[in-house]
Amino acid sequence: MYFEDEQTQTGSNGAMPDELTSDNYTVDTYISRVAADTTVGAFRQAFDQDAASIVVYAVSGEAAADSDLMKTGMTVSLVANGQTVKQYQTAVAGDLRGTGTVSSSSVRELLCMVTGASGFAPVTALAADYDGNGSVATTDARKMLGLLTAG
Ligand SMILES: [Ca+2]
Repeated sequence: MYFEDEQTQTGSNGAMPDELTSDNYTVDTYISRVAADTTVGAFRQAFDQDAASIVVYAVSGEAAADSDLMKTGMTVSLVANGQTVKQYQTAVAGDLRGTGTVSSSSVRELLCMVTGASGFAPVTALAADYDGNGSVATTDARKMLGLLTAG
């Protein structure tokens, strides 16, 4: 038996990934529980799949650089053999404004959500659940404020 001189780029087990998995994040239609101030580069390293197969797009549609911050509403593509296998939208905890950070305007937005003042996209509701207990409440706003005042 001999081996062909052939390189494969599909990872250690050779199987083509068809979805992303991570111990750090919740992955379904959305990738949520991403911490504020996480860079795109660090995000791409946090999956069981090869970072080279993970492409992050800004809300504008342009590919994001590794030095950019992960933001609520970004698109993440899993790419295999040059084909997009699956796409996800990202929700950064406490980032309701798409800035990648927890800010006082995010807290204000959250309070509008809690009081039912306006409708919000599902991805924004995921981002608003800052403590990850499954519901959006004033406690999330309080914890975000605690973070802001602790700095
Ligand atoms: Ca919550």
